[in-house]
Amino acid sequence: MKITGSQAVLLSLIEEGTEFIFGYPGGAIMPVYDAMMQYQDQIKHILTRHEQGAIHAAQGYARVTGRVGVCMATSGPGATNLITGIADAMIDSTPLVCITGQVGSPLLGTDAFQETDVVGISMPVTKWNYLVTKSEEIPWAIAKAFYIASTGRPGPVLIDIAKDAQFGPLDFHYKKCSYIRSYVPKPTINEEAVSEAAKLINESKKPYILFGQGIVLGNAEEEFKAFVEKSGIPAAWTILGVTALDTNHPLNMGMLGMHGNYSTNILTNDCDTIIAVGMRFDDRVTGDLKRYANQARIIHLEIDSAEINKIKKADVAIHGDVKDTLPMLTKLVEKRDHSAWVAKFRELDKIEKEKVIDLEMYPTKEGITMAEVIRILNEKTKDNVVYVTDVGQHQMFASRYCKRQSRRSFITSGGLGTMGFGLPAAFGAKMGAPEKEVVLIVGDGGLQMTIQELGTIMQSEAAVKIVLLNNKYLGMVRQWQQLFFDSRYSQTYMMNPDFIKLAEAFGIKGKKILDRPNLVGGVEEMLAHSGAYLLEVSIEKEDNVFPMVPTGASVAEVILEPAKK
Ligand SMILES: Cc1ncc(C[n+]2csc(CCOP(=O)(O)OP(=O)(O)O)c2C)c(N)n1
Repeated sequence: MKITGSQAVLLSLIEEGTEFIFGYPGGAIMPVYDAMMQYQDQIKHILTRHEQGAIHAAQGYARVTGRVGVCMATSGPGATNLITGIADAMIDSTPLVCITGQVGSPLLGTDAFQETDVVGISMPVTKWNYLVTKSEEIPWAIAKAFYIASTGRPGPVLIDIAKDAQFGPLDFHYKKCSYIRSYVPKPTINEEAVSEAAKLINESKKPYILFGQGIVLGNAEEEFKAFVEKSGIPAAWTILGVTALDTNHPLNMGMLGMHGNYSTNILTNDCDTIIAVGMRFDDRVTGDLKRYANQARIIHLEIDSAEINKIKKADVAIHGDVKDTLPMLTKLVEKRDHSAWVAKFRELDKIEKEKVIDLEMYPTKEGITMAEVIRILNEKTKDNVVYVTDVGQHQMFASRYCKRQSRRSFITSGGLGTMGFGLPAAFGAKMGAPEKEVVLIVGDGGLQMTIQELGTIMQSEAAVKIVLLNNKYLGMVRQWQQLFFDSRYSQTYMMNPDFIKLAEAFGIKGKKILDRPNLVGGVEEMLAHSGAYLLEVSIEKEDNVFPMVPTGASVAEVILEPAKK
């Protein structure tokens, strides 16, 4: 029996097990929206308030579930509104299938109403994209899209479907894709490289593991823990690798990079071997590359061959899925106790605790700090919490201090640092994990970038808990102005609306906390509330995030406080 291309889009998504389509309708995608009526008991569409909201929600969903997030938009402005999220998903390796409507194929290239070459625009930020002009291509293209998005190093895929292909007839047969010539998502593992790596590790006196999101994406948390525990090697994480190892694990030394920990940065330039697992030596992690870990031999476990030798030359590269390569390496490494080396980290930790952490977590000054809000959140939430953040100072405080005990429980825009990511991503995470307490930590700047998504939260009754850390500044930029531009606060002060009234207008309960005595009660009230809630906390205006590896500095030059002038 013949069906239409639009029906085929939905049936293909259903075949792939899609629960939600986050999207926004418009002329060029209307046939698919019309067909949705027929399948609404099998697949649910969530109407966001902006296409950027739709894609960030799909990202939040994908990050919390490990499944492919799906979003949909119309041609032209609908499609271009997806681009920021696509770029974000590309750099943070998030599996997405984005479906856009396109003008009818006879009009392609004529500057038709709402025509944009979205395949051209999204080319550098998608893992694959494709313009469908014939309805028969739809099942094939969607099957291929899911396969590419979810295998190897995951990423976003875009399928642009001309309107006539949405109307056109086809015989529907769906076959999931499991092979594409010249695409090798699971490389063959070079066993010699594994033995060589094990030999290097066994000879090392001061080995150091740097781990990233590759472990989370590969569902290899258990295999990683086994490797860490047998080898006895201290390990530190990149911002996206954060949930790969329990925060409280005795060999978890903390966060790397610009606002990471003191010990983890300094000792990068003291170790003799780096075992980099599913991380890509981002410049926020390495600081000045010329002075980064030159004393160390580098072993790099990585699924994406393009990342190997891209930034830091590997002495031994193990190209493969860490789910497979880690157990092979664990088998060959000797059981060791590196406690003297670990103690070096702990000594430096004491300095950081005294000079930074205690003062932030238990402040004696009058104003509320971001860190103490997070401490209280940690104390009051149960183990089923998922933290989502926006971008800025609050993001760095959250990465440093949020406790993480379960898998996929910390979601943030890492590589692109996209302000406005937080609110829709938290919404998407709640849709993906309704049984979890999803807590968004957001700044006053970032919240206003996608604040319209309060409407989506209202309509879907998702119980997202929003913690707004309001310092009345674009805080992170203000911090840089203070430290590197002689405190010239150019365009970073913000006059803000009454956020509580705004939330109320969307039917969301809220409370503003102005001083410390009301803080614990405010957090408790928010968590006790069964629906969405906005807790606005007035934060000390000019607090800074430390430690910091200033731009251009080496990781060993990480500072604990502003340089004295
Ligand atoms: C879309 C986008 N625009 C600009 C920036 C640059 N930027 C990074 S952090 C920041 C300030 C964020 O301020 P706020 O949301 O209030 O959070 P805070 O730093 O105060 O915690 C800005 C403007 C960005 N990361 N993303």
